[in-house]
Amino acid sequence: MFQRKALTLFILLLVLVMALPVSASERQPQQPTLATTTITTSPWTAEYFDNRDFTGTPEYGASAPAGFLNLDWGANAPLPSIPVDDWGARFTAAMNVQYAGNVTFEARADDTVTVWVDGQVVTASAPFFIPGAVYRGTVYLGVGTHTVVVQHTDITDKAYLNVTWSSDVVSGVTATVQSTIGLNFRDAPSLNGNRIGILPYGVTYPVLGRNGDATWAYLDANGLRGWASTAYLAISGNILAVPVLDASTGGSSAPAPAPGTVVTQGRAIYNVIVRNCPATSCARLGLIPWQAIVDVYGQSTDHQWVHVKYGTVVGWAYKDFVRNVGDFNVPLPDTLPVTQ
Ligand SMILES: [Ca+2]
Ligand SMILES: [Ca+2]
Repeated sequence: MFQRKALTLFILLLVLVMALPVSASERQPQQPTLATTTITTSPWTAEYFDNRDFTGTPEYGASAPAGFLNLDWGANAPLPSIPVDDWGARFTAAMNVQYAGNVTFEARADDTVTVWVDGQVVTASAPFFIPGAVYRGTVYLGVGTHTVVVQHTDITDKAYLNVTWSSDVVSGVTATVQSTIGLNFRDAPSLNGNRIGILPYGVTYPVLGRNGDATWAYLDANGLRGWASTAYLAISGNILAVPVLDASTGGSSAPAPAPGTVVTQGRAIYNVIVRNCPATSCARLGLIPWQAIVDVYGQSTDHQWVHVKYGTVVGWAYKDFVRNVGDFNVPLPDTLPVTQ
Protein backbone atom coordinates (compact mmCIF):
# COMPACT_ATOMS: atom_id res chain seq x y z
CA MET A 1 0.00 0.00 0.00
CA PHE A 2 2.74 2.41 1.05
CA GLN A 3 4.76 1.48 -2.05
CA ARG A 4 1.80 2.20 -4.35
CA LYS A 5 1.27 5.56 -2.71
CA ALA A 6 4.97 6.37 -3.07
CA LEU A 7 4.91 5.35 -6.75
CA THR A 8 1.82 7.49 -7.41
CA LEU A 9 3.50 10.44 -5.69
CA PHE A 10 6.66 9.88 -7.73
CA ILE A 11 4.74 9.79 -11.04
CA LEU A 12 2.81 12.89 -10.00
CA LEU A 13 6.06 14.71 -9.24
CA LEU A 14 7.57 13.55 -12.53
CA VAL A 15 4.59 14.88 -14.48
CA LEU A 16 4.81 18.15 -12.57
CA VAL A 17 8.53 18.54 -13.27
CA MET A 18 8.04 17.76 -16.96
CA ALA A 19 5.26 20.32 -17.15
CA LEU A 20 7.43 23.08 -15.67
CA PRO A 21 8.64 25.62 -18.17
CA VAL A 22 12.25 25.40 -19.25
CA SER A 23 14.32 27.71 -17.08
CA ALA A 24 15.95 30.72 -18.66
CA SER A 25 19.41 29.23 -18.36
CA GLU A 26 18.39 26.17 -20.37
CA ARG A 27 16.98 28.18 -23.26
CA GLN A 28 19.09 28.94 -26.26
CA PRO A 29 20.79 32.32 -25.76
CA GLN A 30 18.93 34.97 -27.68
CA GLN A 31 20.73 36.84 -30.41
CA PRO A 32 21.40 40.34 -29.12
CA THR A 33 19.54 43.08 -30.89
CA LEU A 34 22.05 45.06 -32.89
CA ALA A 35 21.62 48.70 -33.71
CA THR A 36 21.64 48.91 -37.48
CA THR A 37 20.74 52.57 -37.77
CA THR A 38 23.59 54.77 -36.76
CA ILE A 39 22.60 57.69 -38.99
CA THR A 40 19.44 59.76 -38.81
CA THR A 41 18.40 62.97 -40.51
CA SER A 42 16.00 65.82 -40.01
CA PRO A 43 13.20 66.23 -42.58
CA TRP A 44 14.50 67.76 -45.81
CA THR A 45 13.91 71.41 -46.58
CA ALA A 46 12.83 71.69 -50.23
CA GLU A 47 13.60 74.71 -52.43
CA TYR A 48 12.53 74.79 -56.08
CA PHE A 49 13.97 76.97 -58.82
CA ASP A 50 12.46 77.81 -62.23
CA ASN A 51 15.88 77.20 -63.78
CA ARG A 52 18.71 74.66 -63.66
CA ASP A 53 21.32 77.15 -62.41
CA PHE A 54 19.74 77.57 -58.95
CA THR A 55 19.51 81.32 -59.45
CA GLY A 56 16.83 83.71 -58.31
CA THR A 57 14.52 83.35 -55.35
CA PRO A 58 13.46 79.76 -54.71
CA GLU A 59 9.95 78.57 -54.00
CA TYR A 60 9.72 76.56 -50.79
CA GLY A 61 7.83 73.33 -51.21
CA ALA A 62 6.64 70.80 -48.67
CA SER A 63 9.58 69.29 -46.82
CA ALA A 64 10.55 65.74 -47.72
CA PRO A 65 10.40 63.17 -44.90
CA ALA A 66 13.51 62.45 -42.81
CA GLY A 67 15.79 59.69 -44.06
CA PHE A 68 16.52 58.60 -47.62
CA LEU A 69 15.32 60.94 -50.36
CA ASN A 70 12.88 59.19 -52.66
CA LEU A 71 10.87 61.53 -54.86
CA ASP A 72 9.17 61.00 -58.21
CA TRP A 73 7.46 63.84 -60.04
CA GLY A 74 6.67 61.93 -63.23
CA ALA A 75 6.27 64.45 -66.05
CA ASN A 76 4.70 66.99 -63.67
CA ALA A 77 6.03 70.22 -62.25
CA PRO A 78 7.10 70.04 -58.58
CA LEU A 79 5.04 73.16 -57.76
CA PRO A 80 2.39 75.09 -59.73
CA SER A 81 4.76 78.07 -60.04
CA ILE A 82 7.59 75.94 -61.49
CA PRO A 83 7.65 74.76 -65.14
CA VAL A 84 7.33 71.04 -65.92
CA ASP A 85 10.80 70.98 -67.49
CA ASP A 86 14.02 72.88 -67.01
CA TRP A 87 13.87 73.28 -63.23
CA GLY A 88 16.05 72.65 -60.21
CA ALA A 89 15.44 71.52 -56.64
CA ARG A 90 17.64 71.78 -53.57
CA PHE A 91 17.10 69.60 -50.50
CA THR A 92 18.86 70.28 -47.21
CA ALA A 93 18.90 68.17 -44.04
CA ALA A 94 20.86 67.84 -40.82
CA MET A 95 22.42 64.40 -40.60
CA ASN A 96 23.22 62.99 -37.18
CA VAL A 97 25.99 60.40 -37.03
CA GLN A 98 26.04 58.18 -33.95
CA TYR A 99 29.31 56.38 -34.72
CA ALA A 100 32.15 57.83 -36.73
CA GLY A 101 32.85 55.98 -39.94
CA ASN A 102 32.92 55.98 -43.72
CA VAL A 103 29.52 56.83 -45.13
CA THR A 104 28.83 55.92 -48.75
CA PHE A 105 26.14 57.90 -50.55
CA GLU A 106 24.30 56.49 -53.56
CA ALA A 107 22.38 58.77 -55.87
CA ARG A 108 20.08 58.14 -58.83
CA ALA A 109 18.26 60.86 -60.71
CA ASP A 110 16.41 61.94 -63.79
CA ASP A 111 18.10 64.11 -64.86
CA THR A 112 21.02 65.20 -62.62
CA VAL A 113 22.05 65.10 -58.98
CA THR A 114 24.89 66.43 -56.80
CA VAL A 115 25.37 65.58 -53.12
CA TRP A 116 27.34 67.76 -50.69
CA VAL A 117 28.21 67.01 -47.08
CA ASP A 118 29.45 69.92 -44.99
CA GLY A 119 30.13 71.90 -48.15
CA GLN A 120 32.15 69.20 -49.94
CA VAL A 121 30.90 67.39 -53.03
CA VAL A 122 30.54 63.68 -52.24
CA THR A 123 29.14 62.57 -55.57
CA ALA A 124 27.85 64.19 -58.75
CA SER A 125 26.08 62.74 -61.75
CA ALA A 126 26.74 63.28 -65.43
CA PRO A 127 25.17 66.55 -66.63
CA PHE A 128 22.45 64.59 -68.41
CA PHE A 129 20.23 61.57 -67.73
CA ILE A 130 21.83 58.14 -68.08
CA PRO A 131 19.20 55.42 -67.50
CA GLY A 132 20.22 53.09 -64.67
CA ALA A 133 23.24 55.13 -63.61
CA VAL A 134 24.13 55.04 -59.91
CA TYR A 135 26.54 57.64 -58.53
CA ARG A 136 28.49 56.79 -55.40
CA GLY A 137 30.82 58.66 -53.12
CA THR A 138 32.27 57.97 -49.67
CA VAL A 139 33.04 60.49 -46.98
CA TYR A 140 34.35 59.98 -43.45
CA LEU A 141 31.91 61.47 -40.96
CA GLY A 142 32.69 61.99 -37.31
CA VAL A 143 30.17 61.74 -34.50
CA GLY A 144 27.70 64.61 -34.49
CA THR A 145 25.63 66.67 -36.89
CA HIS A 146 26.50 67.24 -40.55
CA THR A 147 24.74 69.23 -43.23
CA VAL A 148 23.70 67.36 -46.36
CA VAL A 149 22.64 69.26 -49.48
CA VAL A 150 21.27 67.53 -52.57
CA GLN A 151 20.72 69.44 -55.80
CA HIS A 152 18.64 67.92 -58.55
CA THR A 153 17.66 69.16 -62.00
CA ASP A 154 15.13 68.09 -64.56
CA ILE A 155 16.02 68.95 -68.14
CA THR A 156 13.01 67.47 -69.87
CA ASP A 157 10.32 64.78 -69.61
CA LYS A 158 10.07 62.80 -66.36
CA ALA A 159 11.88 63.56 -63.11
CA TYR A 160 12.88 61.51 -60.09
CA LEU A 161 15.45 61.64 -57.32
CA ASN A 162 16.72 58.92 -55.02
CA VAL A 163 19.54 59.36 -52.47
CA THR A 164 20.53 56.71 -49.93
CA TRP A 165 23.54 56.12 -47.69
CA SER A 166 25.16 53.43 -45.61
CA SER A 167 27.86 53.49 -42.98
CA ASP A 168 30.59 50.89 -42.59
CA VAL A 169 29.83 51.14 -38.87
CA VAL A 170 26.51 49.35 -38.58
CA SER A 171 26.84 46.86 -35.77
CA GLY A 172 26.50 49.22 -32.83
CA VAL A 173 29.23 47.24 -31.04
CA THR A 174 31.53 49.50 -29.03
CA ALA A 175 34.66 49.07 -26.94
CA THR A 176 35.72 51.11 -23.91
CA VAL A 177 39.37 51.20 -22.87
CA GLN A 178 39.81 49.62 -19.44
CA SER A 179 43.54 50.02 -18.99
CA THR A 180 44.18 53.10 -16.86
CA ILE A 181 47.65 53.53 -18.36
CA GLY A 182 46.31 53.51 -21.91
CA LEU A 183 46.15 50.76 -24.48
CA ASN A 184 48.44 50.12 -27.41
CA PHE A 185 46.76 50.75 -30.76
CA ARG A 186 48.42 48.75 -33.54
CA ASP A 187 48.32 48.37 -37.30
CA ALA A 188 47.87 44.57 -37.06
CA PRO A 189 46.08 42.23 -34.61
CA SER A 190 49.31 41.09 -33.03
CA LEU A 191 52.00 42.22 -30.63
CA ASN A 192 54.18 42.43 -33.72
CA GLY A 193 51.94 45.11 -35.20
CA ASN A 194 53.41 48.59 -35.23
CA ARG A 195 52.08 50.85 -32.54
CA ILE A 196 50.14 53.69 -34.17
CA GLY A 197 48.91 55.28 -30.96
CA ILE A 198 47.77 54.79 -27.39
CA LEU A 199 44.06 54.73 -26.66
CA PRO A 200 43.24 56.65 -23.47
CA TYR A 201 41.45 55.10 -20.51
CA GLY A 202 37.67 55.28 -20.42
CA VAL A 203 37.11 56.32 -24.05
CA THR A 204 34.57 54.37 -26.13
CA TYR A 205 35.16 53.53 -29.79
CA PRO A 206 33.05 51.75 -32.42
CA VAL A 207 34.21 48.21 -33.24
CA LEU A 208 34.43 47.72 -37.00
CA GLY A 209 35.89 44.23 -37.03
CA ARG A 210 37.77 41.58 -35.14
CA ASN A 211 40.30 38.79 -35.58
CA GLY A 212 39.38 35.10 -35.68
CA ASP A 213 38.91 34.51 -31.97
CA ALA A 214 37.93 38.09 -31.10
CA THR A 215 41.07 38.61 -29.01
CA TRP A 216 41.71 41.76 -31.05
CA ALA A 217 39.19 44.39 -32.10
CA TYR A 218 39.48 46.71 -35.09
CA LEU A 219 38.49 50.16 -33.88
CA ASP A 220 37.87 53.58 -35.28
CA ALA A 221 39.57 56.15 -33.06
CA ASN A 222 38.30 59.44 -34.45
CA GLY A 223 39.34 58.51 -37.96
CA LEU A 224 42.48 56.56 -37.11
CA ARG A 225 41.81 52.84 -37.52
CA GLY A 226 43.70 50.02 -35.94
CA TRP A 227 43.76 47.05 -33.61
CA ALA A 228 43.58 46.80 -29.83
CA SER A 229 43.54 43.80 -27.51
CA THR A 230 40.07 42.93 -26.25
CA ALA A 231 41.68 41.81 -22.97
CA TYR A 232 41.73 45.50 -22.03
CA LEU A 233 38.45 46.58 -23.59
CA ALA A 234 34.93 46.46 -22.17
CA ILE A 235 32.82 45.41 -25.15
CA SER A 236 29.23 46.57 -25.44
CA GLY A 237 27.19 44.38 -27.80
CA ASN A 238 28.12 41.11 -29.43
CA ILE A 239 31.66 41.31 -30.79
CA LEU A 240 31.12 38.00 -32.60
CA ALA A 241 28.59 39.83 -34.78
CA VAL A 242 31.18 42.20 -36.27
CA PRO A 243 33.02 41.15 -39.44
CA VAL A 244 36.17 39.04 -39.19
CA LEU A 245 38.73 41.33 -40.84
CA ASP A 246 41.72 39.18 -39.96
CA ALA A 247 41.47 35.41 -39.57
CA SER A 248 44.41 35.14 -37.19
CA THR A 249 43.87 34.16 -33.58
CA GLY A 250 45.56 35.78 -30.64
CA GLY A 251 45.38 32.63 -28.54
CA SER A 252 46.24 33.11 -24.88
CA SER A 253 49.05 35.54 -25.52
CA ALA A 254 46.98 38.68 -25.26
CA PRO A 255 49.27 41.69 -25.09
CA ALA A 256 49.93 43.85 -22.11
CA PRO A 257 48.95 47.50 -22.08
CA ALA A 258 51.56 50.13 -22.72
CA PRO A 259 53.84 50.09 -19.71
CA GLY A 260 53.53 53.12 -17.52
CA THR A 261 56.04 54.32 -15.01
CA VAL A 262 58.05 51.86 -12.97
CA VAL A 263 57.27 52.87 -9.39
CA THR A 264 59.29 50.25 -7.56
CA GLN A 265 60.78 46.78 -7.87
CA GLY A 266 59.87 43.52 -6.25
CA ARG A 267 61.34 40.08 -5.74
CA ALA A 268 59.49 36.83 -6.44
CA ILE A 269 59.35 34.64 -3.34
CA TYR A 270 58.18 31.62 -5.39
CA ASN A 271 58.06 30.78 -9.08
CA VAL A 272 55.26 33.26 -9.82
CA ILE A 273 52.88 33.08 -12.80
CA VAL A 274 52.37 36.28 -14.83
CA ARG A 275 48.85 36.63 -16.25
CA ASN A 276 47.26 38.95 -18.80
CA CYS A 277 44.79 40.36 -16.29
CA PRO A 278 44.50 40.40 -12.49
CA ALA A 279 42.64 37.12 -11.82
CA THR A 280 43.54 33.43 -11.67
CA SER A 281 41.21 32.85 -14.63
CA CYS A 282 43.35 35.09 -16.85
CA ALA A 283 45.68 33.68 -19.46
CA ARG A 284 49.21 32.82 -18.42
CA LEU A 285 51.87 34.95 -20.11
CA GLY A 286 54.99 33.71 -18.38
CA LEU A 287 56.73 32.77 -15.14
CA ILE A 288 58.92 34.83 -12.81
CA PRO A 289 61.53 32.49 -11.34
CA TRP A 290 62.06 32.31 -7.60
CA GLN A 291 64.11 35.29 -6.32
CA ALA A 292 64.01 37.14 -9.65
CA ILE A 293 63.57 40.90 -9.49
CA VAL A 294 60.72 42.53 -11.43
CA ASP A 295 59.75 46.11 -12.28
CA VAL A 296 56.46 47.17 -10.71
CA TYR A 297 53.98 49.59 -12.34
CA GLY A 298 51.15 49.39 -9.88
CA GLN A 299 48.44 47.16 -8.53
CA SER A 300 44.90 46.00 -9.23
CA THR A 301 41.87 47.81 -7.86
CA ASP A 302 41.46 45.13 -5.16
CA HIS A 303 45.19 45.38 -4.28
CA GLN A 304 45.49 41.60 -4.69
CA TRP A 305 47.59 41.70 -7.88
CA VAL A 306 50.67 43.59 -8.87
CA HIS A 307 51.37 44.92 -12.36
CA VAL A 308 54.87 43.83 -13.26
CA LYS A 309 57.43 43.51 -16.02
CA TYR A 310 59.86 40.61 -16.09
CA GLY A 311 62.13 40.47 -19.12
CA THR A 312 59.81 41.32 -22.02
CA VAL A 313 56.69 40.04 -20.29
CA VAL A 314 54.29 42.61 -18.84
CA GLY A 315 51.36 41.32 -16.84
CA TRP A 316 49.88 40.58 -13.46
CA ALA A 317 51.35 38.56 -10.58
CA TYR A 318 49.73 37.65 -7.28
CA LYS A 319 50.86 40.49 -5.02
CA ASP A 320 51.64 38.46 -1.94
CA PHE A 321 54.18 36.42 -3.95
CA VAL A 322 56.17 39.53 -4.94
CA ARG A 323 57.85 41.19 -1.95
CA ASN A 324 60.37 43.85 -1.05
CA VAL A 325 63.63 43.31 -2.96
CA GLY A 326 65.82 43.45 0.18
CA ASP A 327 63.53 41.71 2.67
CA PHE A 328 61.08 39.00 1.66
CA ASN A 329 59.17 39.51 4.91
CA VAL A 330 58.14 43.00 3.78
CA PRO A 331 55.20 43.12 1.35
CA LEU A 332 55.01 45.67 -1.47
CA PRO A 333 53.36 48.85 -0.24
CA ASP A 334 49.59 49.18 -0.21
CA THR A 335 49.98 52.64 -1.71
CA LEU A 336 51.03 51.44 -5.20
CA PRO A 337 49.09 53.20 -7.97
CA VAL A 338 46.09 51.28 -9.27
CA THR A 339 46.78 50.48 -12.91
CA GLN A 340 43.77 48.29 -13.69
CA1 LIG B 1 9.94 67.26 -66.60
CA1 LIG C 1 13.90 64.41 -67.03
